[in-house]
Amino acid sequence: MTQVNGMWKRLVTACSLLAMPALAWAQSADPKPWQLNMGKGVTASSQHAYDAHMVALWVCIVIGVIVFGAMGYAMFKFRKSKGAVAAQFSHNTTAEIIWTVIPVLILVVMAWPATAKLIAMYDTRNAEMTVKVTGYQWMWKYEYLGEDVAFTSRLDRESDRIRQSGEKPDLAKNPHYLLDVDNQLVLPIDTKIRFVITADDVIHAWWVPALGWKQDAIPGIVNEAWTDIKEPGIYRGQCAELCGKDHGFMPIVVKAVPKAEFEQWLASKKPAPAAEPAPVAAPAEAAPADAVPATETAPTAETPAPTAQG
Ligand SMILES: [Cu+2]
Repeated sequence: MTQVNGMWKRLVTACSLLAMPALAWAQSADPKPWQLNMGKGVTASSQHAYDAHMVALWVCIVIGVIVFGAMGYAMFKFRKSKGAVAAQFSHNTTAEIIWTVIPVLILVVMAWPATAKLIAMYDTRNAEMTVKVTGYQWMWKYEYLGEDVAFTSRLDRESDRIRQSGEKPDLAKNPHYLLDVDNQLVLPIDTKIRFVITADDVIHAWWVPALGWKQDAIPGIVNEAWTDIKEPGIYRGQCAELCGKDHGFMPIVVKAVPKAEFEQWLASKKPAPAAEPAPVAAPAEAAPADAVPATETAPTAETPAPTAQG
């Protein structure tokens, strides 16, 4: 008996040790290798998605425990070796009504909050600022509408060098291999930001898991989305639509900063206001005549065109 107890203890310890990193990762904003559960993200939308997912997961767990528990119990309790004789009825109206009505109620209970969350996720009204995102083969362009700030964002040089050199990437040295860009999309926290998303060549999709949504970027169509980031940080994503040979090399990096820091950054990116015309400089000294290059070609002697005779 003590041996069995010891075995159970070891099994429980092993299971909890295995579960610990999974639980820790479940809290992180960016997906991690071997992450088990969906991340909570850092926005209202991602929290909504996480909540809806957890409700559905728990409903599935409870149904699974009840159904498999009842099956196991029935198989053990009413086994043939104990002399059980199977009932011979083929229909039971009461049972059929119950096993139709209960799932319908469960679906309604799940669909009601999920629909409310979906509607909230698509409501881009009352945004404080708008960022236009355009997908290109193979980079992103970001425009802060009305602010006169726009730039492109593409795979960072080092990732690009490693991938083209054929050397094996070392994640210890380059932890953000293929997930870093030259120009990060800087956004303020605690601000409702509207995105208008399109593409210039083929279909791309803008996806940062920590924000809780992904949106197709389609040429000729402007899609919308919004976010309201709660915590400052760096959030990484990728193009999520197979868009050509370099589809895997157009990452997204969002840098969320406090509002004041964002304002400073935005001001630093704005083109300098047109400077007052500078005082007219003194006319440059006339170039000396001998400045003419010595190698100047001699006037070409035009060969007279042969005149047609006769
Ligand atoms: Cu793409």
